[in-house]
Amino acid sequence: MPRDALTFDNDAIAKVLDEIADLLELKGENVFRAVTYRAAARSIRDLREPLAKLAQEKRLKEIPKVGPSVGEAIEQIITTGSSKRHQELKAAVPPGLLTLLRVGGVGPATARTIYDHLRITTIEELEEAARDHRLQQLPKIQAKTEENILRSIAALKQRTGRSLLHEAKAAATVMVEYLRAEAGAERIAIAGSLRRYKETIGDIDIVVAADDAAPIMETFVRAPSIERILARGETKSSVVVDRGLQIDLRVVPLASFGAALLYFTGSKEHNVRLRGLALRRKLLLNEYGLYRVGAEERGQEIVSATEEEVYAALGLAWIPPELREDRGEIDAAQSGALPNLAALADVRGDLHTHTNWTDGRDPLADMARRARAKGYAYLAVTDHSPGLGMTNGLSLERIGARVAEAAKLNEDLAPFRVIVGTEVDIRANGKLDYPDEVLAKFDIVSASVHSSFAQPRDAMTARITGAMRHPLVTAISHPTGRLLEKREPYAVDLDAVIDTAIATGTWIEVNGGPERLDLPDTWIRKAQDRGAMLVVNSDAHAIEELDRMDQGIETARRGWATATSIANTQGLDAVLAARKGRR
Ligand code: DGT
Ligand code: CA
Ligand code: CA
Ligand code: ZN
Repeated sequence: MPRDALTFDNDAIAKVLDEIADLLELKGENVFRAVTYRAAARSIRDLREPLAKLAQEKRLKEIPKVGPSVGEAIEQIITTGSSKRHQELKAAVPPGLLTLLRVGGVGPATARTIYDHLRITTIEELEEAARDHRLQQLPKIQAKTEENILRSIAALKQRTGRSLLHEAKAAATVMVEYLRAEAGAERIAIAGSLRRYKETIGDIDIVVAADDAAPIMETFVRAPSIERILARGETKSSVVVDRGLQIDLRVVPLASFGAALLYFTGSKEHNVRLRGLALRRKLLLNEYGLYRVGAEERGQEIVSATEEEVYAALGLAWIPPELREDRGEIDAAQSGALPNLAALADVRGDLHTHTNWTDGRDPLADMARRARAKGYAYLAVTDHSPGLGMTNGLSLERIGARVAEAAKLNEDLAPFRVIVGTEVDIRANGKLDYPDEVLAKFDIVSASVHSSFAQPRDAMTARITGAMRHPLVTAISHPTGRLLEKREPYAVDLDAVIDTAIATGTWIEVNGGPERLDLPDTWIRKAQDRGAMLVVNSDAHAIEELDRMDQGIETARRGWATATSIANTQGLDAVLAARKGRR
């Protein structure tokens, strides 16, 4: 792959175009210019081919919304690493103004007003001004905007600097592919928290086995996705790639690969327990191998080449990385009691998705075809209820049209089935957002909270468990409402939610949305242990987002979930029967 194709993927280029649009508006230029750049950015994010390839083949003109000036900017970014227009604009706009845009509720016009009147260029200054109610005295800024700004700043402070699982996965995959192609690294593996599919990732760890480390390191530090080199050593180097993500690479001898992979996969707590277990057998375990105590200096390892061998020498079955958190997995491996974890291949369908009829991007027919191509037996479309009006919820007439549309699709796609469902809002007072006679028209009803997150714990618990007790509700979606690195979960008694799920037969969702991964892993395990039924969904708003099922299943596996606890590993009849049994 050419160097730049890796440095500037479509998302990175779209980001620059969006920033050009922001800068144009900050500068006060004709808003239609900005609109052009934003439309192009959106259309680029939807492309299925790399821009670098399209540019090479002189096909940029074919991209919808990309005119000559945007095309020129794209070409400049691909060939020189930056766009002239972008650089000029950055020079013309006071530094700091772009920072203000990171605060939700502050668009370019608002940022401009705030800067012109108060000369504010940092988030701290902005917070102070909002606290002192100095913002609402400015033209076109209302008290509500000021509240929004304070809330968004609080959310920004939530960020711990850890990355979301899917971002880390994407960056790691690019690096692994690069090292395979350019350094011929064959025995290469992702380790660390990413291999354990933890919900957020501190840094990416990659382990390569090679008897000569030098050429691998050489290639690694020249990787096009790198922004900065933090440390460069003979067998270990660390770099920063886009979005500030750190990658640690270790090169180990072939004979140590198993021991090294085990060590760098962690978790640290898991490793500590393993080392203790080894010592009791007069063995020493480190990143180079498993040795008889006293023999490590002579380099006489017992086994080290594969993880399986190391675990076996310790009297353990191989432990899936998702379980390596010192939460009882070592005892389970000792006594042959490791769970038979659910796998992606067990999933028969997706029961929480959206279309362009509410806040999704793609039509139902496309979603259904993609689901069928994934090998699913069914797909439930669960567009929103009218709710807060925010997502263009479905009216009664449209529900009728949807049922007809699904029936038609089911003729074409049989035996694949489109199930017409809804994601119904649970209002602040606990009432569902559709009357019962409307709810009865759906075969799947997921209930969820999308508003009044600050309710007291008792009220929120009653609100959610009340909805779960409704005879027409099949599942409770994203039960904690958390948004990773953005919003804390709301206060809710999850033990009561689990009890209610068991008592009423309501499924508890594991939502695979990259910011959600909700229900969280430790609660998944409790729910399953006590006998609740889970449902793992993508919450896709576009065809490619159906792949978020991966992360849903990975999270379920971290919660020790087996296929038998997951409703959508069952066939269509069982899924529909679960619903009918409750009528
Ligand atoms: P992260 O990066 O914060 O998401 O979490 P990890 O688990 O990837 O942690 P990281 O990158 O610091 O180290 C990768 C693995 O290396 C870790 O899971 C276990 C191993 N490791 C690192 N430091 C130590 C240590 O001091 N003792 C032991 N036993 N293992 C360690
Ligand atoms: Ca790590
Ligand atoms: Ca690390
Ligand atoms: Zn949804």
